[in-house]
Amino acid sequence: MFPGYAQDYIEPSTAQDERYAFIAEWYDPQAALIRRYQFLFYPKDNSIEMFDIKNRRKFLARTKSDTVRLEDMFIGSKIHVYSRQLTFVDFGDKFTEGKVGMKNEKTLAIIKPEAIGKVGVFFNILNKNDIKPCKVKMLKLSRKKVAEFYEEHRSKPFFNTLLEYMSSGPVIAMELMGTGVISKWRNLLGPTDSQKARETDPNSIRARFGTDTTSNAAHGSDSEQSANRELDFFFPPSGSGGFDVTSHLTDCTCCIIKPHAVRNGIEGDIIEAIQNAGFQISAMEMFNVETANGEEFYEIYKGVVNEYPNMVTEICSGPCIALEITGKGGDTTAQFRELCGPSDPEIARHLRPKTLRAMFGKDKIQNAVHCTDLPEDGVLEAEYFFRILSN
Ligand code: IDP
Ligand code: MG
Repeated sequence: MFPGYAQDYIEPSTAQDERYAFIAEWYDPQAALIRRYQFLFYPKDNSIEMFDIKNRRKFLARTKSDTVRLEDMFIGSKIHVYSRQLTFVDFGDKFTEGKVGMKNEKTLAIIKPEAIGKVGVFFNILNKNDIKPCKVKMLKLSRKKVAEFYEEHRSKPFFNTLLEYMSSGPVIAMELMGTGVISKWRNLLGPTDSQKARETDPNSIRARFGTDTTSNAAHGSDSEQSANRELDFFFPPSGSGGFDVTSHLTDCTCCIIKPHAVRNGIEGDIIEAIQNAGFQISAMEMFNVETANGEEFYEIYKGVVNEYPNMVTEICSGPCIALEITGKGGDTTAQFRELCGPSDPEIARHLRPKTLRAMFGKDKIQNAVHCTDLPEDGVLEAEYFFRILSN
């Protein structure tokens, strides 16, 4: 090698403008058809560009975007571009598949009945370990459903105990994504027997939150094949899967953890604060809200609150987590509003520093949580998410 070579040499891949390509779909309600685009993302200046595949023409000239992030782009993810909710259905080239595909490994996690009171901690564990929850749903398993899910254990002596336990209360199913997430999540769980876990793996999830061999806090798929089957079981490509819902839709209020909070990984802290304040979470689901639904949900603020258009933009800007809150006796909506605090986080930090908005909000729009305003709307708002939008 001759002097100067190292300095002069430019790595070919960094010399080029790095580009990621995806195939994205958008449902055009006007034409009632699905449009397909080649979607390009350039990390260098965070810009995007789109081509209409069918009409073979440019749809969006290369434009900088403040909101899109490469980490939000994976098969099945949804992003918002100019009020359109795009769904990524495939990789657009081998480079993208190679670079992004690795990080796209998926697994199924279940938070089992005795551990759902710790769901906030679970979200924090996921965030700390670079694991992304892409789908989240609280549901109730019938004995029949448990038997179907644990088919492989039908002949085991503990099968009946397992049926009893898994159908004893609500569970939370999650689709998790990340590099090597199948084994990574199994390692975080620790040994099947919680007692043994406390001896050999005291920091593991089962050691911390499990009781014994049956009641062991959480589940994780054991292979790629199991992950595919189990994800299809809980999150079927179409339909609801026929699970029992957990929402009460009576004496309840509605809380939405806003997309900015989910994006910044503080949903675990918010949920912990809600649970520590003594509220029950009786339903939970992650949603990607479409513009028309965001407008409908916030309809009562239209023309009343100046922030209305920005509130709609925020709630549609990425995945949010809807919660049905119950459980303190009396007027749950009013009590929960107390915990949330003034809608402007700046004011909240001055007047009510212990409230959710004061602790987790950024500004009037990105104020961490939406909560129901009027007692009579608690049920209506919970119904909007858990009956109308939930599939
Ligand atoms: P895993 O959940 O660690 O993959 P599996 O052997 O697949 O463990 O068992 C499925 C579930 O059945 C366990 O998570 C646990 O709830 C229950 N289970 C497994 N082995 C026993 C046992 O020996 N006695 C009682 N329950 C068991
Ligand atoms: Mg297993």
